[in-house]
Amino acid sequence: PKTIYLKDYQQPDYWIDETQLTFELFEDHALVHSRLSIRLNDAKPQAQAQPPLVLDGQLLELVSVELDDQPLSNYQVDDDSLTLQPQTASFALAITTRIEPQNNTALEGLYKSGGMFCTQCEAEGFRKITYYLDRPDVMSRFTTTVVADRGSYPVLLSNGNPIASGEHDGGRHWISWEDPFPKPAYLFALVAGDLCLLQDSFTTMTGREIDLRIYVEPENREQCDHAMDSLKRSMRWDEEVYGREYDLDIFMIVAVNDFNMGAMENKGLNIFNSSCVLAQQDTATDMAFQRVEAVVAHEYFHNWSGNRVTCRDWFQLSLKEGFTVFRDSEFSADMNSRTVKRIEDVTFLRANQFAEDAGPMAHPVRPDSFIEISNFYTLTVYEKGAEVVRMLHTLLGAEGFRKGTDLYFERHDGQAVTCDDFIKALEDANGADFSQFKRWYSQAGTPRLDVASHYDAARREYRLSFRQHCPATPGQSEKRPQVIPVRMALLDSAGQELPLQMAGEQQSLGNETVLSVTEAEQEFVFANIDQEPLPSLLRGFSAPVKLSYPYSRDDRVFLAKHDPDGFNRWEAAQGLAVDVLQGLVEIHRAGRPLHLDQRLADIYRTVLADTALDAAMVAEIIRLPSEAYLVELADTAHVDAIHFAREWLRAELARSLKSELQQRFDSLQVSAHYSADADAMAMRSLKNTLLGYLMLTDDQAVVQQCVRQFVEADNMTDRQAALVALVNSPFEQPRQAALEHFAERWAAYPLVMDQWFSIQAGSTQPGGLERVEALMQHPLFTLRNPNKVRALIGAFANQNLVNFHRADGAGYRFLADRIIELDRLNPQIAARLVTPLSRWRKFASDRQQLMQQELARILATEKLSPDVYEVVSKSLA
Ligand code: BAL
Ligand code: ZN
Repeated sequence: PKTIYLKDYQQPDYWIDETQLTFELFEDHALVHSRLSIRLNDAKPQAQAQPPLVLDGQLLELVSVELDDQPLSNYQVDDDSLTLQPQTASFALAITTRIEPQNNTALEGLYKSGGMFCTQCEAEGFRKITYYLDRPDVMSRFTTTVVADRGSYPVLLSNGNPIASGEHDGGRHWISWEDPFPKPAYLFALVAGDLCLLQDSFTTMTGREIDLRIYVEPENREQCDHAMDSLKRSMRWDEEVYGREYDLDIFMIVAVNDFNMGAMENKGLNIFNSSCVLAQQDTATDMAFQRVEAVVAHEYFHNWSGNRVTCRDWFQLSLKEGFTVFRDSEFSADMNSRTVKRIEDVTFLRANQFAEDAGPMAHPVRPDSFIEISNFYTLTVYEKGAEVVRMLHTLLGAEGFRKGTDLYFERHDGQAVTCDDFIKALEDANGADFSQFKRWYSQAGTPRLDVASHYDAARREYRLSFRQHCPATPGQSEKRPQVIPVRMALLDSAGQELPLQMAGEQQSLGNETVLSVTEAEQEFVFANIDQEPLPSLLRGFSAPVKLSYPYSRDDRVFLAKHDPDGFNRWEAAQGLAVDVLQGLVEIHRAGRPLHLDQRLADIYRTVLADTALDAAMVAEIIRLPSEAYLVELADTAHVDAIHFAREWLRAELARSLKSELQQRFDSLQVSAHYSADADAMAMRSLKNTLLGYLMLTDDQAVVQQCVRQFVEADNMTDRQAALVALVNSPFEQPRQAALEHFAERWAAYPLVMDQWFSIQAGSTQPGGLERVEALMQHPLFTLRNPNKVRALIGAFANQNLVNFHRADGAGYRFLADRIIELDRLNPQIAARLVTPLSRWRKFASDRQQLMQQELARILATEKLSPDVYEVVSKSLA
């Protein structure tokens, strides 16, 4: 497979101004007729008189080619392209291809999901539909006609507005759609199916009425209200916060069951994984509700950050994804608790993106090269990319950032641009210089920021010394210092924030400031400090770095109780828990007995009693860091010891705090009616976290309580939490009974059954692999559905560390077999599954060998896809 480099980017030789498509859909094939108005790119210097036209195309049967309405036979076709030699600067090219959507298991291009036709074109799926210049800088006006059997496919959709429709003989009908906005092919979409419709409307800030439509399969009709409500709130928010108004007359969402990603922002016709649309109290957890809200918003926001202004090339993916994740996370923060949302995002980033940044697939937010672009829809491009935009927001302030984005949208509307163009707009609007900041886009790896302090009582000065260092990553041994914004305050012995003033400067900075650390080593001296303070650093996680300051455990207790900043109160409790757990891991490995550090129990006791504190915050504070995060933090991760220590600590905290846990749990048992608002979700989050602890106390009354909650819950959040607690408990009888009852009740609901698979795959009880192997045989399991693969195989390999990493390597062997099997069906999903094996360097040498062995076995497999080849070969390099 070939590596593609950013440095080789060149403009295309031709533009496609108009794209007219007609799809004739049949059960065993589809005919795709395209008519393209093509024009030579005369701005590009050419080596020869007129360059050949090389169109991308894969897995296509070419039926015919016409140039300016004359049949053409002088062309070359290979596995990836169709090449011809035009003689004029502009011309019309008509191509017919034949494809087989019903056999498309890769779910890229045009495929069938259940009884419906749908498309997924990002990044390079359009070339599996017809020959085209399938690159994001080629933007064209699309008109699309879909022809299909009226009985089976009454609903025919594409981008833009419907302009005409009619009937053909033989029960077939057609509809034409026109999208007035030029777009790259990756934003093309088509849907044909027997779908029902939830309809609503939205009045924009200039008074335009937008027709909002959510199409789903009839049995899901009742589960769309939350998505519709989220859509309307997103539209309003984008107007209020970014001044962005929707541009077409109609906005459509379609839910499909078989989908590689969460959703796709096709112009005017978003196609969603049903897991990111459907949500109802009975079937979806609060987490699912929040995910639907976030993904609906994310895809909607792409209409401006992605569609109106798109990417010049795929190396710029974070231009739209990092920015749009930042936008959706701010939207969620505004809709729910800002601090809790930040805690969730930071927890996820540190356990997962930091691991990616420290592993063999580490790459900059704007990668320099790739073999298969699908492999770069990563946590680095998305989540770290969003952190980079967040830092720009922090450095400019909300107002300056808005000035910058206004200029960006105005300057580049209708263009395909780069991350540099985004930064330039922010600079120009604010008179700022981000030339050093841009290293965040080009340097991979998570910077470390070591901080030391010194108090000089005689001079009443307090000095903070910063030292930054970014570890080497593949292909980047040397790193230069980055701009690290550190939001901070200084606390006195009562926990009050001290007024800040830099030594030698008159200006008062208030009680909180943002220090810009730009050098490898840098000092900041604060004046007029009367007693040695405790620093509250990196508030709100103001930069995606690993910060280290020599806090004692007592310091952390103090901050956990007194820091006025909610995020850093949580951070201090987490820091203490991490420190305690790392200590326990070492003590356990040395064969010595474990003891509970009462300081951690004390913090938990204090927050459990704090009824004024947001219940969701209490839940976050008493949740121990995940095993995955502890693995990420370790130089060499001893999975069994980590699991043992964490379970021991959970049980010990539960025993120590039994009465406080029980009391708070009981206080949350108010029989209020179910509500999906933020307060009710916060209460459920806390209640179920408490239940998890209480189940560790070996108290039969608690087990009964858990069973009762499972049976009587009026919502999926409580029911699922009870099931999780039972499945992870040693109580065989109630566990089996609950699992059977659940499967019987929800067999007809694929998304609910995904949870059932996932909960069992994540159970850390012994015998995990055997359970997963047995579940693979379950009639509802199929490798062809990405959600099922993620629910069972993904959950096992990523979340059930103690079973996946079992010492005989059987977990690794199982995963490698599934990757090889899945690669023949769906390379994108297969490549994603490689991640847990790719992290082999993290583990002790016996596990390392076993994991490498399996990676080598995958690599030796014949006809490996470029997707899996890239990830496996880089993992072994
Ligand atoms: N563009 C791919 C799906 C998403 O990030 O919205
Ligand atoms: Zn996106």
